[in-house]
Amino acid sequence: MNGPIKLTSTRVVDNRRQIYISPEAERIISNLQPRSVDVVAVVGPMRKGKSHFANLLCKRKSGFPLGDEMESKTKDFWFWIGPHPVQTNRYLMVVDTEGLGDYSDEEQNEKDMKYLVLATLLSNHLVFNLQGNPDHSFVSQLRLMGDLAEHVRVQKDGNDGGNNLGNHFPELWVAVQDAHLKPPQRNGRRLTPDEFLEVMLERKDGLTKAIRSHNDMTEAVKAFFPKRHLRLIPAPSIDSDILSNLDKAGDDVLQTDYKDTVDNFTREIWNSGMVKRVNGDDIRTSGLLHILRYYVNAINDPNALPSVLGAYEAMAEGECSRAFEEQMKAFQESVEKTVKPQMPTDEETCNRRIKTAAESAVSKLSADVGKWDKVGTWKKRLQGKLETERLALLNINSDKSKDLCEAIIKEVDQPVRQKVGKGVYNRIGGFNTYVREADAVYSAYRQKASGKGPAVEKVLETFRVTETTRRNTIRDTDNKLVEEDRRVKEEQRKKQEAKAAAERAAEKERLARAEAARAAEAQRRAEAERDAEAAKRRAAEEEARRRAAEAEAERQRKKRHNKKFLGIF
Ligand SMILES: Nc1nc2c(ncn2[C@@H]2O[C@H](COP(=O)(O)OP(=O)(O)OP(=O)(O)O)[C@@H](O)[C@H]2O)c(=O)[nH]1
Ligand SMILES: [Mg+2]
Repeated sequence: MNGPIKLTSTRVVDNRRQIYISPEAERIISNLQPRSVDVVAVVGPMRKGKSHFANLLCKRKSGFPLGDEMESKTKDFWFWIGPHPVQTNRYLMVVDTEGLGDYSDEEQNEKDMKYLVLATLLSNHLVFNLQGNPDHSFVSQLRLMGDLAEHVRVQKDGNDGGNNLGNHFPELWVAVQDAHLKPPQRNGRRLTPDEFLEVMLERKDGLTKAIRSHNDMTEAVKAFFPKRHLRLIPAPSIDSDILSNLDKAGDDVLQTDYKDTVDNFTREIWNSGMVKRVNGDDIRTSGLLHILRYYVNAINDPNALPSVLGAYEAMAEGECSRAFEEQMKAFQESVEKTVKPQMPTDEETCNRRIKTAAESAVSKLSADVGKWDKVGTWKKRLQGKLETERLALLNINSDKSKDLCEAIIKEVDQPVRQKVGKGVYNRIGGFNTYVREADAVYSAYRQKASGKGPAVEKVLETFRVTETTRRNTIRDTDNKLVEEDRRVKEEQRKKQEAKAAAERAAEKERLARAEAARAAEAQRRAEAERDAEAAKRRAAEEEARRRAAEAEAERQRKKRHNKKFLGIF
């Protein structure tokens, strides 16, 4: 983030002052890497240089607004968070607070207490900022710190009475600005500031109300803040103009001892190596947001007391919830990368990939928040959700497999389907062609759909049902055509046979007729021959008779001749 912004705001609701976390602050913190965070809160009376010191803790000159008037400047809580100046992989969060006001004012007192409680619970370094030289009455300014047990508990049920708060409270740094006097000497040696703080916190003898009150307060402060320090910071300058506007003053106009002391002090805090912990556990930026929400809600609730273990539970629950969401997101991302692009695939492979992503998510959740998820509630919740996701993904794979396999079967069957539509197979022998081509459809499908998920066989079976109907229709058509053909051919054969028979009969008849004709002709010829023979015989007989007649005649002639001749003679 660039400069400090408001962490909280307050509104009076139903006559009660309620603290609200700024949405922008929530956004900024929740967008940070989940890293440990060193939280330094600066509290103390108003107008004593808290915001200026808060800026120095962020290595800044300005940012947290300073005021140069008497009126209090900082309202509510402000914060800045960024990379830690000296520790790697860690954030530094500096919280500047509204100044504590007049303790005699009841309402102000209640408000101050709430702010002090929130700052104390939120930080691991609590800088209590004061101004002027510390004297014995000076420690009374820590009075509110002594009342913390009235407002904070360790246990959730609040029955601990504020015991053991010291195990959970931040390291206290009482920073006294403009201190030019030195700590006193004891036993010939000047006390260190820390020793001087202890002296100021010592029990006083006596039973007056003021002494009892001092003793109660100092006992409480010592119990709550076992790690405590006093730091005395000289005035930055003697020039009142510079003092009024320290955010605009260059380093060159500041007193060297001030610069050195502030430099040492800020480094001491940064180098402490401490981070915000709750109930002994380091918390991260994400956890910080959960405890902040918890503490603010508990402080706002008139019937509740913020407790360390309550915050721990809220943090643990919040962290587990965050880790759960993160792992669900990581699982989804992994699924998008390694599972969905491979879909559809066979169920075993798909299942294996999903399980790998799910197991990784579960083991990362355990590594991340296992120590807070003590009974494994979140682990089981994640496993349950992942199981639902697994089944849903298998369904998606199944649907995709079905869609793809249906598309494949449609594609490979298309030529056959078209031919069926055109009636190409409706011919004799069409069935055999169809069977051949349909078989090719099955092989093409098997080849293309191989490994394409659980629907491969189911889609094939569905196809087989319609294909079998189609096949049967084509076979029946083919059979009918064959039958028809056979019938036609039979008819033709019969016709031809009839025709042949008729032809044969006609031929026979013709032959018979021809035979008869031939017989008649023969008869006629025989008769003619006979007639001719008879005629010839008759002619011969005639001839013979003629010749006999002639011979007779000759003879007669001769006889007559002879007679004549003899007659002569
Ligand atoms: N003398 C002196 N003045 C200081 C010091 N630090 C800051 N100032 C000045 O004191 C005035 C108030 O400083 P802030 O940092 O705004 O003090 P604050 O405690 O945040 O004030 P509120 O937010 O109003 O409570 C400014 O004019 C500062 O320049 C210091 O160490 N010594
Ligand atoms: Mg301020």
